[in-house]
This record gives sequence, structure tokens and C-alpha cells, in this order.
Amino acid sequence: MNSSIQISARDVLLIVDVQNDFCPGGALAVPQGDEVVPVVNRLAARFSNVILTQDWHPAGHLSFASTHPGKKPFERIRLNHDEQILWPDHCVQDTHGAAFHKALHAPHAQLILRKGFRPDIDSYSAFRENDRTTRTGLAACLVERGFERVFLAGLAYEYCVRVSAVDAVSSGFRALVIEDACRGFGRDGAFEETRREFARTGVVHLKSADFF
Ligand code: VGL
Ligand code: ZN
Repeated sequence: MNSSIQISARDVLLIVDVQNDFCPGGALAVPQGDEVVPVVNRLAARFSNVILTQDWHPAGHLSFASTHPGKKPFERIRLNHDEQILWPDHCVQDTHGAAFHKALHAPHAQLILRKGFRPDIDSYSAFRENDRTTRTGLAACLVERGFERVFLAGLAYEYCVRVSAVDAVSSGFRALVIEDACRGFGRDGAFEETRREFARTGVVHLKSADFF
């Protein structure tokens, strides 16, 4: 049994990308992605400080396969800074797919951090875009607010949750991922690789039961 977690004023819950397109029926559905919603809702009710992230791409975004003639979703292309996986069009600004799941309930959320809005840079992380240099401003915001621990939940475990958690640590925060409040695609050993990276970088794993 883990000892239960005491939440303080220096803690923030970061709810990552609980949007229609990442849930069953969406354009880039994470299997059972919608199952995080009740878990996240229960957790959010425990935290005074909640921040939501929202993947928020313009039409024709660089990460969309449809932007690259002849390319198909899930193919990879080489960019100056990195390799880019090409995704189906998803989370296009101001569409139903980009909206939060309708049962997500965190009315006291204090900030909605939109990311991936630059046409030519993808952003998995809530802290730093995929060129790894463009900052989103979230770290400065959390510092100014006096937060020390960032608890993470949401979608997708091995993409946006993973990179946000690792970047939280490299931005000077403690990062704690609430595993059963996340779902991922789970291709090719991605969960194991993510857990190894968490172990290496000091990201802590928790279960939602640790809060209740
Ligand atoms: C995500 C792929 C593309 C995520 C966002 O939220 O994990 N994954 N855009
Ligand atoms: Zn995206």
C-alpha cells in the first residue's frame, strides 16, 4: 500500500489533452481514452489548482499527413530538429474534435494552455515545443504561482503526458504521473519505454487510489 498523498497549495494537477479527437470516435483516438474522464474528474475535485492543456492545431498543420502530399498517417518524416510522426488531422482549432470531452468536469481549472498552434512546430509537451527550444511559458507561470509539484493525468500517456512530465522535471518541478488517470496508444513497447524514461529522469508514478 502506498501512503496517501497530501495535496498542498504548492501542488497543481495538469490535465493533458482530454479532447474528443483523442477519445473513441475521434480522429486520433487513444484506445479507452474516455475511461480517464471519471478518474480525472475525481482527482480534479481534490486539487485547488488545476490546469488543462488543449492540443490546438491550425488547419494544414505540419504534423498532419494531409499536409504532405503522398504521405500517410503514422509515417515519419525528417525535420531539421527531429523526426516527426505524421498524424491524421486532429484537434483543429475551434472544431468539435478539439473540444474537451463533454463529461470532463474541472470547472475550477485556472488556466487552459493551448499548444501546437504554430503551423510549423508540433508540441507534445506543455512546457516546450518539439523543436525543444520554443517555450510555452508554462514553467514561468508555475514558478510565479509558487508551485513545486506537478501531478499529471490525461492523454496520450507516451506522447503528451510523457514529454510534459519529463519537461516538468527539467524545468525544476517534481513530476508525478497518475498512471490509471492516463491512457496511451501502446504501440511497440511504448509503455515500457516511457516507464524507463520516467525512472531515468525522476518522474514518479502514482495511482489515483493514493489520493483517496
Ligand atoms: C498528442 C499526438 C499528436 C497527445 C497530440 O496529446 O499525446 N499525440 N498530438
Ligand atoms: Zn497534436
